[in-house]
Amino acid sequence: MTEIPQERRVVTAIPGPKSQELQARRTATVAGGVGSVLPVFTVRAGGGIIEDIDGNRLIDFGSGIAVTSVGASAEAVVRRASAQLADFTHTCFMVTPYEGYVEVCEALAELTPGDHPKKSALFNSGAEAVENAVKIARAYTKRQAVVVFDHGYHGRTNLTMALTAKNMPYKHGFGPFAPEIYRVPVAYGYRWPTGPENCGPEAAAQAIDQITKQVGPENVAAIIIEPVLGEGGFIEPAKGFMPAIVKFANDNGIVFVADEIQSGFCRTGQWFACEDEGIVPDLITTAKGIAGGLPLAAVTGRAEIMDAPHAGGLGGTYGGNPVACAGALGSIETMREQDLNGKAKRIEEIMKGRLAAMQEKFAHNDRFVIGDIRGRGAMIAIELVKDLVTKEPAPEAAGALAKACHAEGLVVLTCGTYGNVLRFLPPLVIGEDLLNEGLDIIESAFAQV
Ligand code: PLZ
Repeated sequence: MTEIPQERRVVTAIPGPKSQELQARRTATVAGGVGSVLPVFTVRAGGGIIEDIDGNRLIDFGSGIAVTSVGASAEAVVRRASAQLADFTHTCFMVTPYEGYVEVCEALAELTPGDHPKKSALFNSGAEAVENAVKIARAYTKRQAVVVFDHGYHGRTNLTMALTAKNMPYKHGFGPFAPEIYRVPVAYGYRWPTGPENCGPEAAAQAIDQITKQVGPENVAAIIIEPVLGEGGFIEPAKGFMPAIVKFANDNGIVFVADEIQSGFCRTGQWFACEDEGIVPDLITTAKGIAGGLPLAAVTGRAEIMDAPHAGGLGGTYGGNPVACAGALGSIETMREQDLNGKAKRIEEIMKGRLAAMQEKFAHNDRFVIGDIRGRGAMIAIELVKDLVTKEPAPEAAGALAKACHAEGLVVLTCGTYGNVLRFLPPLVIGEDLLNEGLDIIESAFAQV
């Protein structure tokens, strides 16, 4: 394993000449529908650094979209996955099983909220986990309807496209979509007409009213929500919203599913973001951070719900691949040993302090301002608006700021239904020096743009 110096280094234009050459080859052979935020070609990555083929070292505030929370070459992940790779790469758990799969399910039962008996099934991607949560909830309830929320994101497969709110780029031209999906309001405090204080209960009442009047609770198999909405703009549902939805689900025999694919595994400073309001989901979907960069996903939940599908009803060739399971065990070991929940909380403290200072410093900028700073742990975002009164989204500003950061060797991502949110998802193991240097770059991007 290579130790990458934890220092930013920009030695060429970004992207550099070698990356540009590769980008030309890529454009010739890789399908145009697959994009890249920043076309610098990676050769090594670890800690808070991504090193490119031109020898630049970029500070990573993206973690490959909230995946490499333990870093992209964490010692325990590399050690365990390499050992597994040498022993065997695959048998297919549905043909002859192996211990790693069981160990991951044991860890999930222990780490996820609630002390009821739990079971898990493992898959390859987040979208696959969400699809399977729907299958399981339908088998358990013998109902069909699925309720999701405004600004929600759940994947790119056919069923999960239907569950996802935003048309462009996720759904446009790709229909028809799966039926029996219903979308209701979410408690987006910053944009709630009567203000953030009233948002939680009012949004819950609207959502519950719509489900009751338009769908009928007795038809609903599952309600699926991200405890912090990720692609939709790092929206934390206003306090009181999720508990009210959970109560409604419990009262009506509906399976409550927390999609913690982006927010889970220490990202928000807790093992799972739903713990923040003491929520115990019936099912929880996980992926991304679970396995330190190897493709693994899971559905975990109440044993009686998880056991509802008939034997043989769940599976897939690669689901719970042994190398990915070994990676997950290494990732969980790292999270425990290095107290990554504590690290995430410290990242929040530093980031929110610095971003609040920037919000004030650039409050009189005439083209755009920071309307809202939000998120938890190392899942932090700023929402950019043209002015504080109309809150008109400023997506051009988000794009320009991201571009300015990229040019200085800082990887940042945008998100949000209106494309006006700049989001920060550093690896939880990033050093404080790099974190502050990244924030310096964001600050100078504001001054420049
Ligand atoms: N549920 C909450 O955040 C993946 C998508 C990036 P997969 N989010 C990043 C993109 O543009 O494709 C995500 C998520 C939540 C489900 C998913 C889907 O996870 O592993 O990408 O399928």
